[in-house]
Amino acid sequence: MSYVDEVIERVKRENPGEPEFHQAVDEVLESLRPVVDKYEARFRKDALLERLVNPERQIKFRVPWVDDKGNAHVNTGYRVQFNSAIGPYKGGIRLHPSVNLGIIKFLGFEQIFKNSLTGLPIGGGKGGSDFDPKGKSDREIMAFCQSFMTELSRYIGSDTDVPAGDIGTGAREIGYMFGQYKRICGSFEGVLTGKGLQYGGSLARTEATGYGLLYITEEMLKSHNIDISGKTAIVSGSGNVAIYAIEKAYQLGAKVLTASDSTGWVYDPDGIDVAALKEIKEVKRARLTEYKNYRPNSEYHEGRGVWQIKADIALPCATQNELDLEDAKMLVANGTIAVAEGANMPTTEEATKYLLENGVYFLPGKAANAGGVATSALEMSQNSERMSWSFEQVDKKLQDIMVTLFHNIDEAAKRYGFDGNYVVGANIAGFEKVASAMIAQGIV
Ligand code: NDP
Ligand code: 2IT
Repeated sequence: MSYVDEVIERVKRENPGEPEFHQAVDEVLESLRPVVDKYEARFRKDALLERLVNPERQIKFRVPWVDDKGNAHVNTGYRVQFNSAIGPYKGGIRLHPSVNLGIIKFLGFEQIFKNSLTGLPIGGGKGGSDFDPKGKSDREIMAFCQSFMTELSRYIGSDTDVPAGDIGTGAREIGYMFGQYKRICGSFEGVLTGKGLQYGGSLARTEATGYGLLYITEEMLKSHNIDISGKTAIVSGSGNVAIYAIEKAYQLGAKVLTASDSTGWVYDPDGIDVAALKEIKEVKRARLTEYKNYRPNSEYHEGRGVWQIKADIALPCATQNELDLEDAKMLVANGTIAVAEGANMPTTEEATKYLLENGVYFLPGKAANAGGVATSALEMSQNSERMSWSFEQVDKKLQDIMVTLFHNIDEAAKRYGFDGNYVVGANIAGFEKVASAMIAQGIV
């Protein structure tokens, strides 16, 4: 059996009931076959792949908190510190009822390669809880965040592990967590990113994931002599990533026709109104059903369905496995040119394969959404030098990072004979730096 197959089998055997983690490992290791074949003896001797797929540490803890009626609740908190070969663990905190250890491991594993691709010194980690922020009061959110950080504070620090936002964790939650960390540890440090601008946050971090997604999509299309201006796009999600992806799409001259949340989706033939979306989601924290009040010409549909709308570009920006084979078939039938993943692993393995086989340009999340964590690393730099940079400075660095990232994955794919396959290119380019750092640091 090949080394790659052996490790994939072992991961499945040793991590039962974690399908998303299996999926992420499978996709990465499948892409690495040509590299592993070339260096098999060395990698086997160092147990490199076994070390790569085993988190350095995984922490699971109780999070008790009290609701507004005085009733106590218990959620489970996680932090998976996956790989610190190239820098302190870095990755977001997801608060969603679907969170379990396997989800956090898949996200932490992806984060290793994504963070490597940014070119910045950050290792891979992820955390979260099965807490559901929906319908909770501000005080309940604070109670949860403080309890979560009371335990997490033992394991993180500005040079060891620096969490940030993800699904369900935005500026409000990061603020409450930062306050509790400072209170417990007595240290005002860059221990979290995505902080408020008044206390060490970076300008353009809020926008970074969505903007970065469009910068890399534009660069990828340009490399195929396609201008993004004048193109139509369909977007899923209506959270942090989706909102700023839509905003930047307009700035680059494209028109976005859809947005969605976990209950339904909207089709706006005149183009999604970003200001309305921000008010509904960022200010009112309401459902997308409200969108029709702002845009009477739009349609609201329950359930999922954005991928049936004909458009040039598809940008899944909600959650994992939200674009399946049937959706991929619709996209191909509708003549979609490109799919770029704003979310982490939103496209199933079968759908990805189908899109690639049918000539759709496909940018995987670990490359396409790396602008968020890259800008988090820029926030860490600003915190270390106790300075803050202007929006233009940060945005320019973000653009440069995304353009360089695209050319690095393009080059890696070509080097191994997979011209235009950015899945293979991203996995190989992300892996190369981490692997050589792990080898240089010995068996740890
Ligand atoms: P938000 O919580 O801001 O928004 C998430 C959006 O996706 C909401 O519209 C939400 O709908 C929808 N959604 C979440 N879970 C589901 C689900 N199970 N089914 C259907 N819809 C769902 O999160 P972000 O925008 O920050 O994150 C979106 C994706 O991008 C995630 O995959 C995340 O890991 C990834 N990502 C985020 C980065 C960041 O900087 N924030 C960086 C890189 C990647 P509803 O409001 O109804 O729950
Ligand atoms: O998936 C991701 O890259 C994030 N949620 C952002 C992580 C970060 O540390 O900014």
